[in-house]
Amino acid sequence: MEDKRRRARVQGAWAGPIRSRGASHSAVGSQCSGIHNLPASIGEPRGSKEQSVAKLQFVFKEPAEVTRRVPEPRVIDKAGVYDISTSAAGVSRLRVFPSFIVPKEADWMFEQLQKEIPWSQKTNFRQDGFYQEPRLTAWYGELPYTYSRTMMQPNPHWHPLLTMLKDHIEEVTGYTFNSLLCNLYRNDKDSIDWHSDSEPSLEKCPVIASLSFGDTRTFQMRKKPGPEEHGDYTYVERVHIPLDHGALLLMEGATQEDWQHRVPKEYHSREARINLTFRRVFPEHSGMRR
Ligand SMILES: O=C(O)CCC(=O)C(=O)O
Repeated sequence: MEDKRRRARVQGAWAGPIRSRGASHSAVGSQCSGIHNLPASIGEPRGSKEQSVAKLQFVFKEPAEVTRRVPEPRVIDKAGVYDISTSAAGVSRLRVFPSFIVPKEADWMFEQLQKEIPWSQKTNFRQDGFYQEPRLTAWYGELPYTYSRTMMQPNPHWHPLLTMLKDHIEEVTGYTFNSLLCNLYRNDKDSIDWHSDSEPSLEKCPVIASLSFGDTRTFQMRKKPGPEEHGDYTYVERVHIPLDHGALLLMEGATQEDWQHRVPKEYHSREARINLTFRRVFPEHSGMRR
């Protein structure tokens, strides 16, 4: 993809002095104290044979065409550890475990979770009013969770399968989690828009463990633009991760500080997908706004 932008640039330049008969303007200037260094043509005595005819010539140049490329997204579809950026905030690191749950077990878990999680559709608020989230959600944790200006009530009644999955993820990753946001994308029309998991209750540099079941959807990431871009995301780096049935994605370090993510709607039909995002919520901030 290429985006050509013609930019207003200086349309010329002052070329160096053209001199005749060896006259040197700088020698004149340096000997005459109190005489300011002026452009050659201004300081010369008129009519002298020995005068310098040094001149500055303005050379016209065509305006430069600046080409900026929209970078192709980096596709991450293999197991591994990926440091996707480094900034003052730190390293943004992803760990991808494509078959964290083997397909046969994942099939059974998907069925259980789809049937037994108390799914509901949440109403959120944004500048242009209230809207229904294009997906179903459920919250587990001793503390409430607030995002997009609405609160999910505490729900300490963990489904045994979710507790088992949390324990397994903690064992493998070495991190501990006390909360879980569950998302059910019913079909290709369901989605989650660009955001970072950066609510105050998660504190700085949260680690998020995201486990997927069901149809594959693309988890898209885009780097937050630098101040010189004035909020324009056109040229930022992007990462696409197809998250399959049973895949675990771990986001660590500065990932939430420096990147946003989303799961967009699809143009082709998709079956249901469940995503479980394990987090650590801190009590002193829970209930605060995003
Ligand atoms: O469904 C996903 O993979 C992402 C979910 C997500 O971004 C979130 O719950 O904050």
